[in-house]
Amino acid sequence: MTQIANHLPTAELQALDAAHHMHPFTHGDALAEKGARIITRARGAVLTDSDGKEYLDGMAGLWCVNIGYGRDELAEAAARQMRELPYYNTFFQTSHVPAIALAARLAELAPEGMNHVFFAGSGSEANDTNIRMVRHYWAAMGKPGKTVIVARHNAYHGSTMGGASLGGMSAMHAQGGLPIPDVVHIGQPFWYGEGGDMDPQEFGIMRARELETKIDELGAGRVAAFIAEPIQGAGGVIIPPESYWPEIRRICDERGILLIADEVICGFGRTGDWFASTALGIRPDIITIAKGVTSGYQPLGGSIVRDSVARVVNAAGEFNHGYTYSAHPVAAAVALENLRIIDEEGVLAHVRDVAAPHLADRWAGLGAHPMVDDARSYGMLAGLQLTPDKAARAPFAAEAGAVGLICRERCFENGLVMRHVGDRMIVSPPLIMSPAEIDTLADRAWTAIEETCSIARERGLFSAA
Ligand code: PXG
Repeated sequence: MTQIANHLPTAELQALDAAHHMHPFTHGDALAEKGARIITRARGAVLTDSDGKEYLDGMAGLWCVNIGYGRDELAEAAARQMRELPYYNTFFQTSHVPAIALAARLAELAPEGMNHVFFAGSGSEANDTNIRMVRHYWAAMGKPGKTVIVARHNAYHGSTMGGASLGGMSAMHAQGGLPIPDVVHIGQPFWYGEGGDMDPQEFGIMRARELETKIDELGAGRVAAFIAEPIQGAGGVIIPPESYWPEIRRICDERGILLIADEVICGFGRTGDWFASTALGIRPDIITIAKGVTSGYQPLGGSIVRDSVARVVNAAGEFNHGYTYSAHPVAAAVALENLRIIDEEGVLAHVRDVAAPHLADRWAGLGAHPMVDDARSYGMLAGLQLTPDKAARAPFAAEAGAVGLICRERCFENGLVMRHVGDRMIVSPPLIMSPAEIDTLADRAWTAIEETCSIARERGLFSAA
């Protein structure tokens, strides 16, 4: 087999990795000097590295391993499909059984009136599809001037030219000449960081009305769509005030623009529903999916499209768009098996009745730490803010993210994967976590925060900016 055995010494694996492998979102030289952490296997919610150390995976990989690691059923589904039909495309008036079955199943699960799916290989690709589809839709409606897509600062919608343009990450825009034309950004509903003395609900309304102002400034005849994550993930698990989404929906309806809910993270049980749009009352025209649709066992993304939009697109001649791996049969077969498991094993009920309430309780407990504020969760998404001064909601007198990075490293040392975004700490655990594992997660997080606090004091970082 052309495979490097797991028992190759870690240092040798690290040297090969440094010599040949360019990592995403990574400073290559800095990593080469340090050596990558190499994960060799995983079961349930626990990862094992090449030295045999175990970590509780608070991130479900990269927000995706919803049913946990090591499910043989998904391996079997992939193997079965590879033997039957490992690849075929869905171009040239052709289809195949896994694509048909998955599209039909997603139509069943999706909110009312959303019965059409365009498949991609990832969330980024799906959002690129969305840009092209909404512009094509409006052109077909006789409004070719409606091309602008409004998105939000600090959003994450992927890393392709289109996805990164929709995203509001300034560090990404700074590389490669982004955003592409006709993508504009408005403020995010991040009350803790940006709400000042305003009431959170008023702040939610104010941020939603930035959409109205932007549309009116550009003219509704120019605006195609608004895209947003129901709850921002990579931006720091930002849960919007309840006032936000209903106001956004009103504005989209009144101004006649499409609403794209990017549920790449929120979908498939993460919030306790199949889609967060349902609980938050978003009523999207397009839903972006990826990640949890296969629990990350295979790369698959897509756009679930409202019937009224799909009808126009389907009638408008050829949509000159698609990917070699659109509806890849192996990925689709794995997705179907993953959705079966979520359904038949009651994963949504587990999230709603057991895991999410327990996480909410234990996570809120972290808020008792003197360096922790805004410790909140929604479903199996949780974020907290590290701060030297809770009353003032102040940042540290250090480069943003310096303390967060220390905390992330302390988490790894303590056997927990927890990510940092600036000085926010975030988790998105596998949905199948037991209460005992959630206890372990919270206990290790507390220990790591304690250690971070001591280190920050020692290094003189524990003062407000
Ligand atoms: N939309 C959202 C909301 C996402 O979170 C994408 C689109 C892009 O999906 P693909 O499959 O193209 O990666 C994502 C991906 C992080 C991190 O550091 C988050 C993502 C990807 C990589 C890193 O939190 N989310």
